[in-house]
Amino acid sequence: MSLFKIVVLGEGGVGKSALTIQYSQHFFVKEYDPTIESNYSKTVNLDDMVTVLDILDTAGQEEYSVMRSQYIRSGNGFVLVYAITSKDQILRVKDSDGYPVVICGNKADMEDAREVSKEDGQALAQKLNCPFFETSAKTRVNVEEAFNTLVRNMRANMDFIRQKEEEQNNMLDSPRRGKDDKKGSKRGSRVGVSKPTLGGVKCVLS
Ligand SMILES: Nc1nc2c(ncn2[C@@H]2O[C@H](COP(=O)(O)OP(=O)(O)OP(=O)(O)O)[C@@H](O)[C@H]2O)c(=O)[nH]1
Ligand SMILES: [Mg+2]
Repeated sequence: MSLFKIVVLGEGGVGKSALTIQYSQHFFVKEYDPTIESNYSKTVNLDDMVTVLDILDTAGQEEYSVMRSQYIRSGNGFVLVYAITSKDQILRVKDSDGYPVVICGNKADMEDAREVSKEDGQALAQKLNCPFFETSAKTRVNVEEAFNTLVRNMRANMDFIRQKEEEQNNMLDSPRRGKDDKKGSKRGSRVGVSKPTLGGVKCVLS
């Protein structure tokens, strides 16, 4: 049985929490309650294999953005979310290269308010070499498909993911610290920053 950490990223209000909760708990959260940081656990039995997912639902609001790189560092795979109803958000969901990623154009049920075409979403996904889904946390359309695709891609890249984790842990354990680090702080935001490339990632595109 394997365990993977998934980090859900995207602007405030695009539906990260709604998607995560729809996927892990099968209901739609109608209210908007901005997230600071939430963790969800889900055990999936997919393709006759059991995998435990630790899903980190991050804050999209700008005031919490300082935590973002820390969150990204902890992830094995990523769900990048934008809302099809908000054009400027697609432009910002681009800060990923490396590790298995899926892109979700969320709120697909709100066709009347669409500002981002499906083609633009697909073009972004192609550029990042990631699978792409238009999802709806409300109607559950493509929610399972998006997460399951990510799980399959994390499994396919298990060696890469574990190797990166090991590298990060080794860097955390390394005694190399700045001279001002009197208390032996591990320099949270600066350790383990290695930027993997998509080149090393096997990607199943649907
Ligand atoms: N119609 C519709 N509404 C959605 C969908 N996903 C989310 N919403 C609504 O959009 C609002 C914001 O959703 P959240 O999931 O809280 O957004 P978030 O991305 O987690 O926002 P932050 O936590 O601030 O980063 C809520 O009122 C949700 O009910 C969707 O697929 N369709
Ligand atoms: Mg949220």
